[in-house]
Amino acid sequence: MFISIFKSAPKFYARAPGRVNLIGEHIDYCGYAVLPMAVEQDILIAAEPVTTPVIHLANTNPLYADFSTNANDIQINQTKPLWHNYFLCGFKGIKDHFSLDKPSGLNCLIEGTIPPSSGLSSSSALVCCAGLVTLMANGKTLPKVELAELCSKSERYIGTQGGGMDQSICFLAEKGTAKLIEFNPLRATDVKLPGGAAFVIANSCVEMNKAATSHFNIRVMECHLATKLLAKSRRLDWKTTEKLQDVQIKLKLSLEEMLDVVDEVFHPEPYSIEEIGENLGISLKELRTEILSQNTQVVTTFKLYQRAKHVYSEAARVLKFKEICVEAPDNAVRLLGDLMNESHASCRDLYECSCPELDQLVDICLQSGAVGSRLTGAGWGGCTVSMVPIEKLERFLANVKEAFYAKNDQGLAVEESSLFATNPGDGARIFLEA
Ligand code: ADP
Ligand code: NG1
Repeated sequence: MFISIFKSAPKFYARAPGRVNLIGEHIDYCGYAVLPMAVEQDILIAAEPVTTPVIHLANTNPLYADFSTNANDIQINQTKPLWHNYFLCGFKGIKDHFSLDKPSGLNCLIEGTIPPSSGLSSSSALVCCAGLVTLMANGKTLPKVELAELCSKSERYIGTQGGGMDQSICFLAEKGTAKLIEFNPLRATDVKLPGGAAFVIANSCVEMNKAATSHFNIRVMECHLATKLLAKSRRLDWKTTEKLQDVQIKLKLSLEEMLDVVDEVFHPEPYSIEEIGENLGISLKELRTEILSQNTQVVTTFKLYQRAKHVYSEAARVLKFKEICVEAPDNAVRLLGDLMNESHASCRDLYECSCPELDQLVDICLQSGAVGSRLTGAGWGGCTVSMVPIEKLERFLANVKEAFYAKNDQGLAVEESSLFATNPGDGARIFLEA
């Protein structure tokens, strides 16, 4: 296909995987560690550097229209996040990092097998793959950790204020192991999952594009505002305290103690912007211009108690999950399953990032033999991840197929991409022609 479109052969290929987050949702942008693994579904790019300063993009999926632009004039459209904008995020990240005045032009054919907008990180796989192609085409190299940090920043050009989980696991993943990803400084530690259980992904088939909606950025802002109010209430310098983790570090408290602080400081009712301004001792104008982001300007109330409760409790669950994997007690599978269930309840009730279809799918997975089941990724649609004892796997898959997919109102067909067991896959890399 590349040859028929570009009339020449690709010079190299880049591959970047999607990921499933086992536990630790919506806490990476608060500074806390997460526990994902790469999946085998990926973005693959066949690439050819060209001497003209033009980027030509084609896609094997006709849903994604061809695109070309001047390599020296990268415009990323946040209001209409069409697919090529994700490629341009990766391209711009590398171009700016190396201050490339004349970046190489590119012919690229892209193919993807990660279900889009389903919480398996198709967008970051595309951004990271594009970053890798641009790096290679311009004869540059970077350590994986730096590439991951650079691509985390670059994806924000699309407008979502995400953390670094997706890009980090995309580059730092290794076959056969999940990873504890910690930030500041970024590092990845192997987490050996217990034998005897499979991790199964099931797609609710509700798509949610983060860049085209404001749910995601509103949650990021709620955590940011909760940070400011907590810091102010404990007489910290709130203006320089940015993340919920910063409050914990400055107060030198455990995560459990932070949960008590949240109970003392916040009321469960939503906070109006007026109340937030009063608490911080700043005017509404200052709040709007100095703190609120572009797509939270019109939001009038923010839930601070619930969001902070979720973040500190979820951060503690990640650490417990990792400890159980390390200590590997006889009942490890049951304990890990309990943590996954608590995580889903917190996402649903406190963080409000689930949806009826995801809750129904989680219930069906638990009734079908999973010991733990939860939404994975940003939520509001997308996939669940369930932990299933190996001996129950076959029955589990048949039950979920029957109870969710066959009976779904839309009569969804179960494709391989909707329900599948997965193993920890490898990270992003370049393949050269032999
Ligand atoms: P995710 O949770 O999968 O990261 P997002 O909503 O953040 O979901 O991003 C999904 C977007 O990524 C799609 O709307 C599309 O623009 C882009 N994308 C995903 N897969 C592909 C692909 N195979 N080819 C081109 N673009 C893709
Ligand atoms: P997905 O599942 O790709 O939409 C998003 C963020 C992550 C993280 C999760 C929630 C981006 C690129 N990804 O992931 O950083 O915050 O939501 O845990 O913004």
